[in-house]
Amino acid sequence: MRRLLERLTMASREDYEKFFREADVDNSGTLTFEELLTILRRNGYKQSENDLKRIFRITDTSGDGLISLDEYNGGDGTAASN
Ligand SMILES: [Ca+2]
Repeated sequence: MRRLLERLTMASREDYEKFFREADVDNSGTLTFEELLTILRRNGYKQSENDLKRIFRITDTSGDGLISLDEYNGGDGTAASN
């Protein structure tokens, strides 16, 4: 996720977290796919919904259908730990 956002926003770590909190409109501390899609679209990200779903699933290392801040900061999935 982070690499995606890095390309998208060229942002610092603080900016990632700000982006996360901005996306997390209900302040649940986790992002749903819809929240992520909304913020990416708002920032002009044009990748297809199917591609974004795949990225979402890779980022959601716990598989609960929500992305926590830890998962969000965890990279692009290739470095997933147990
Ligand atoms: Ca999760």
